[in-house]
Amino acid sequence: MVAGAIQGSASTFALRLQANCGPPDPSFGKGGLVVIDKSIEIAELLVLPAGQIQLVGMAETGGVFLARLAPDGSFDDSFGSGGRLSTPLTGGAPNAATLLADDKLLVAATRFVDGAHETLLRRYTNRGVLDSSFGEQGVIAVNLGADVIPAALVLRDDASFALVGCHEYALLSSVTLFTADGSLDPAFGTGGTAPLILGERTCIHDAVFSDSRLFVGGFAEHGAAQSFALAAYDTGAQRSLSFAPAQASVPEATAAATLTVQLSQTAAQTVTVRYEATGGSATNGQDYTLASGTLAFAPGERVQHITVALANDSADEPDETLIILLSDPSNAILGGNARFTLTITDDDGANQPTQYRVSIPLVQQ
Ligand SMILES: [Ca+2]
Ligand SMILES: [Ca+2]
Repeated sequence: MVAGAIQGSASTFALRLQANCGPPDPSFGKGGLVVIDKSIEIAELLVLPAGQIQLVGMAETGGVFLARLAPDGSFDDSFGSGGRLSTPLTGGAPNAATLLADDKLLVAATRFVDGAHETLLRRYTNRGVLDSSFGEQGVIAVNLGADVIPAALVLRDDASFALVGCHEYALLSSVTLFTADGSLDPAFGTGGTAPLILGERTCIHDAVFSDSRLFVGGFAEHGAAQSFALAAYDTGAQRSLSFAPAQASVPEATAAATLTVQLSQTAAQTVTVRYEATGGSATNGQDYTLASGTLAFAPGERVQHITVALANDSADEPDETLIILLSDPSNAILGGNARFTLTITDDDGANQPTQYRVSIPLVQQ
């Protein structure tokens, strides 16, 4: 996918090429091309998990312009008004954006207030409405440092995110970490922000998370010399969900087994995770009863439980197992122990442990 302005006409295009940058994809728009009758300075082009295309840019008149296209290039009518929306922002424009869970969108925009740049985080729902559960009616004002303009907004798997930027003229850069609800992460830098100084002047252009590390890239100046600059930050472990412990063995005469799911650290927002019995030799509804469901950890909570009801029978049978998997976490990632093995031991008949006497003849030389 590529997008940009069409020179000499007040319009913008989105173009989809076939795989390996082949010719335009005929299944998109008209012959691979979609033309939007507005002149937009594109800041981000994002592809949603289901294939829709999100355009984020500055409209000719300033402010934030958003458009969402269906995978075939038609406007996605469920978003904004007929697939697009335009928000005036005095002296302002979007600089960077990232997609969130549930097709929400987070935009970092800048506006000029009282002679200085102010950065605004704006979170939109999947319908293109400012998300009232984020900041003040969907907007949070952030001070990245004097006149730092956002360059990239990057999301981590546990829904925390980083904003990197560069001072427009002084070429001083900063890295800021946020928790999922848009609060500054106090464990990073000073109150959530760290300056980046490599050489005399540094300007970051992009960033990427790799597990707990954040890589930022741009250029640095040493006198008249300019060089590529790359830095890595340790941003701490991500918040993860695990069974603790990840296995247990219970006699079938036990009424119920209680499993513990633990968050590695508390969150300021609700963390959810699905659980489901997915395998093993025991039969649901016969040897045990467990419907799939969702655990919700309220802000500040670290522990939740899953209760598996067990059935006692009088059948002489082998021990049976049950596997329970965690999946689809929100505001956290799955930890190393996202799979629980429960062994249900039989207590009937000949399967009971039997003692054998074994004698080994000694060989004398
Ligand atoms: Ca029994
Ligand atoms: Ca039995």
